[in-house]
Amino acid sequence: MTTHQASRRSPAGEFPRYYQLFDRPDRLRGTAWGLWGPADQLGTLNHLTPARVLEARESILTGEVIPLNLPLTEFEPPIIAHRGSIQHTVFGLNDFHRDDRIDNLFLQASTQIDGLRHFGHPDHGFYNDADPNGLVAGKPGLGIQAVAERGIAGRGLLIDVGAYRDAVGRPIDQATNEQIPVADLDSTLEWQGSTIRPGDIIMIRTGWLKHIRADANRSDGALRSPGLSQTEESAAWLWDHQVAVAASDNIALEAWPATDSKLTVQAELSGAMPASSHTGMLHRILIPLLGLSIGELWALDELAAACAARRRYDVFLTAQPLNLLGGVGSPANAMAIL
Ligand code: UVW
Repeated sequence: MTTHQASRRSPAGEFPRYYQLFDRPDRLRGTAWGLWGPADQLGTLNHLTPARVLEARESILTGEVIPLNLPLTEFEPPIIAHRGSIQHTVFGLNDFHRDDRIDNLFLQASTQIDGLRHFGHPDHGFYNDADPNGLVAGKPGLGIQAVAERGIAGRGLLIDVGAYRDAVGRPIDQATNEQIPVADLDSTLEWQGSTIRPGDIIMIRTGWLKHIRADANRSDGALRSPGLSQTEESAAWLWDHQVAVAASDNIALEAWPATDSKLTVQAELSGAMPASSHTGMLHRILIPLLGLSIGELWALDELAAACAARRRYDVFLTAQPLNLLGGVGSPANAMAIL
């Protein structure tokens, strides 16, 4: 099935479908650039309209609150080597006072949101054609402060593809970078009896986080995690459902590392740019071309148990990143209200 066939079947109302992004006069093909204005810094967070936030209150049934954050120190040693360990110092100016300080805090080392600065596309650049020279500390372009100043709130929808695959006798192989096709997301929604709505903050639970937390060898340098397939079908599915944020319990939302990906870019194919760990990543479409903020390493197991028990997978969801001028990402500070 081609991307265009897949996306024509998706519910999208008046909003342009993924395939239509390839046919917008005066716009770079396949991008959402300009759709929310030439200076837009929020991308798909624009789907979180006040009307949709208000509607999301229908998802609160009991008032139970489930935080979705791992400890900042969850991964010791770090699972991504260059994101080192924090050093936390508590000190006092006198015997009856305490302050504290964190050094070496990598904002994407634990439960996180990746903002729109995180990835550019090697052939096309950063979201909304942002000047890469402005994507530095202390400057605002595509910084996480834009998200913090807006706040993230709305209908959250857990898509427990890990539980679905267990239930149908096809468990996800958590020790591999298995690519999960969007057909499995559709099947999971049907199995759960859930309907995805425009503006949803989706949370894809693969089960990998539970697996890795129990794995004593997790820092052996051969990190692998199952996740969304590196295909345009994945991008089309997220876009056409008008997802506001796509979060997951794995390391990169998509399968990691990307291997044999059809998304390898022209610059790498031509040799103009050396291959790297980012070669073939779906990130390069989702973040810079579509303006989609991504959540990773979200702690979804307790939420999954609660959703299964109440047989409803929609929640009221908030996530408030740090208000850091020019930040690339942030701890997610996410919580579900059931
Ligand atoms: C990886 O590249 C593994 O993830 P991130 O989006 O946190 O950089």
